[in-house]
Amino acid sequence: MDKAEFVVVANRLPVDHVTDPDGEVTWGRSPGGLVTALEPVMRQADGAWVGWVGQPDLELEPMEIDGMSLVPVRLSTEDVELYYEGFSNDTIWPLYHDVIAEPRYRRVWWEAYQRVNRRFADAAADVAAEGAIVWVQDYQLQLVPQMLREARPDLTIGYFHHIPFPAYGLYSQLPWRRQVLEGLLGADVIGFQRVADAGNFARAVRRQLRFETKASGITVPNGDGTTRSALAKAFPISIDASSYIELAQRADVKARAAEIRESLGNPKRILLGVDRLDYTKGIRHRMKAYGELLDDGALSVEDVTLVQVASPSRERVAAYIQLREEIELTVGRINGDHDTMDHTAIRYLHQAYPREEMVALYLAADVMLVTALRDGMNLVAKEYVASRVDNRGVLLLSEFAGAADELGSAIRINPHDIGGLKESIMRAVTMPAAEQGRRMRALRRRVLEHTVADWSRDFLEALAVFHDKREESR
Ligand code: GDG
Repeated sequence: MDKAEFVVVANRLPVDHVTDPDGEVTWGRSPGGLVTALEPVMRQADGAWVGWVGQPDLELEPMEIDGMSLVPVRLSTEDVELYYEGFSNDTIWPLYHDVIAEPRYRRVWWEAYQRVNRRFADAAADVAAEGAIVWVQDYQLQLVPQMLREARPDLTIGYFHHIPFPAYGLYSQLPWRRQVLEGLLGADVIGFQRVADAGNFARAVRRQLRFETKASGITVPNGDGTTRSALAKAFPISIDASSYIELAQRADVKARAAEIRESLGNPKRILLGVDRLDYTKGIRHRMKAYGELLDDGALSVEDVTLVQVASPSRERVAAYIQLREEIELTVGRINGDHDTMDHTAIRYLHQAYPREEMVALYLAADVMLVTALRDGMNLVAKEYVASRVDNRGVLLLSEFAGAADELGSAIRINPHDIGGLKESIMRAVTMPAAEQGRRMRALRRRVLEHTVADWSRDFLEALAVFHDKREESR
């Protein structure tokens, strides 16, 4: 395989299983926001994408899909259990989301995390051309920047952190807090969702490593008496807004939205939640508030229905198994108390849907509930806004989601405040069309003027400064 001038390293490759008409299983591109944003860069720069295909124990050769070179990294069943489900999703994920669930610190998980990060770093080092730009994605790969820097000082390395970076008081619980910071500091540019995340990171670096930080700059010692500088800064991620607008304008999608409303018994208002089934998303909090409004008689199931899509996620991790049980118990109780033969309180869907169906749901929803207890960004909020080409609909948005920094015209909520959440839901279901329009137009302006393409361009421009400096000094 040819060497690449631009390399993306992510836990997952952007591919899914496809079964041919003759029954043969191959791989096809899975269209996520990140691939869409990076595709132009990948094509232009002979890009390669290093990642796992999502199934254990598969040894695959590098492949070309739609002009992208994909470099599969093999994970064994044990790696998946220890590195992915263990350290990534049962240590880092809960710790970085403010300990909503209790993080578990296991030394065997940490060993596996180091081992697997090394494998990703080796694969990236193998495929990267001299002086290439490498962009590492997310919390599963925090050690890769330093590993790469040591193996390949010629590379320019970026890292983007999709989830929150916690306050120092929490971060300092991590038994390997120094190693993780050093791992990240192998990058030239370390990107975060919010200004606050970048601030938390800089503080952890000052407290733990005693490195100097100034505005977004960090002075990193090279170990030989010299130093280099790194940039730690907010680059809020976004969506491919035009693809949502296109779907929202399609006749079949609009017809489907009408059909959804019809099949729910034509309620006056549809409330919608769309989340991976994850304890960070505040699904129980929104159900509690909604259930109490039904109990109080402030809402009735003839008038209002809550549709909750909870797409299956991390189903082998204990905290997720427990969460699913709690939520399904809650749904059963609320529906049992309030359903009629024709109307349901909560239409709960533990399923994943195609994008067309998601946009039809966004179009059908009068109120979108984003009640995350902690969330790096929350793209669902932005997708809802982009889809509302009619400038109607109300977004309730948790202040603990990164999106709250940008979407000031949403109704801001604190999901822990159930009383306040109930008031906000009532305000949303009774909001006059004119106010909906005013707010939605302002929200749409922001989402349309800052798309995922702007996000990747801004990040790569910051990285290019380091690349150019390195080229000059060669
Ligand atoms: C992490 C951070 C950050 C969900 N169900 C279905 C489906 N989805 C899609 C949504 C959205 C995406 O999944 C979820 O993105 P979020 O941003 O809401 O949340 P996380 O999965 O937790 O993502 C987050 C993000 O990374 C990006 O940096 O914003 O804070 O936690 O696009 O639409 N899509 C389809 N069917 C489903 O059933 N097609």
